[in-house]
Amino acid sequence: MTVLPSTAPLAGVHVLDRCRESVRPALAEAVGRLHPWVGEMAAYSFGWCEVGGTPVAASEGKGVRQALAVLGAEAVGGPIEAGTTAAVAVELVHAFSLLHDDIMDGDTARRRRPTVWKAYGTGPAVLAGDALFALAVETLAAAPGSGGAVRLLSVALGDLVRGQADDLLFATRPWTGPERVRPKEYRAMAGHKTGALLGCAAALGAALGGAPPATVAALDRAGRDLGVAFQIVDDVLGIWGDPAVTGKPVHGDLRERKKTFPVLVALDTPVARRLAELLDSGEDFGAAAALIEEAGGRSAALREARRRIA
Ligand code: GRG
Repeated sequence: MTVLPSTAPLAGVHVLDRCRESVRPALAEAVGRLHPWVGEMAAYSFGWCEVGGTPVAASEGKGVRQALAVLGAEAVGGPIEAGTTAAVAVELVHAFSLLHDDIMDGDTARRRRPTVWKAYGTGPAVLAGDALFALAVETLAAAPGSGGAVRLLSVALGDLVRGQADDLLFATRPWTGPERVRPKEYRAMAGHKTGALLGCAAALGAALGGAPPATVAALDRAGRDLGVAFQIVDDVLGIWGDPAVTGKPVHGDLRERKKTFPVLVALDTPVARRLAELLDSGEDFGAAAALIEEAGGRSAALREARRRIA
């Protein structure tokens, strides 16, 4: 395994790049403590390595959660180490959740390369995910005064499981009729699956930075709301994003019967029946996407989400 050196400049860069650059050495140090094989899978998932001498298209991920952790600590005037430790912990949990999520969904591509389970096998990928989870808890628990922080992370982990369970169950429910998934249920699912870790990131940075509980709780709430918005954009990208940019498989969410935000919006319009037929037949997801687009024109929220990512 080769850990690629950083090449990005440190000044005048986007905030996500700045935070990623500042966190990478501590993250690499933590990953370097893993079993070498497990560490290689972790480094592969972070986009740092070559596998068996073959270069992989390296894409590190946006680093939204680690940036929130760094910014949470900065916002309360905490020391740099507070933000870094929180960032490493949340990024490890994020990577762990992606590894396991890709196995559950059978997704074969992420960050513009084969998923870890596709490259290394399912068993090894489960193990690598477990190792990242354990490393996150160890990292946080080792920080000075981290009792409250460990609790914050534990609550977020429980919420992640809750959101993932709902997401998986939603896929088994019909598109239309009384058993259909309601927007309120989607909101709760996204708040857990995605919002919990974004909220936890900002809250952990602030907590380790010495902020009072009310500040920590406020950042947690704000991050959770941001996470729901983030999930909606992720859903939009899952249907109309450029796979070369997003690294997501074409129409993967539709194929997996995911009850994503654009689909739920479209199912609340007169095209619902035709859309349900198209999605159930699984023959033409392009036509389904076009129908969702047509119906989505009626939703201000969806129009705005698409305008912002255009
Ligand atoms: C916590 C014990 C425990 C289990 C986890 C697998 C699982 C249960 C939850 C899945 C959570 C999950 C994968 C949510 C998806 C959130 C999401 C929008 C991921 C994509 O995030 P980006 O766009 O990815 O920030 P990058 O690649 O940029 O890092």
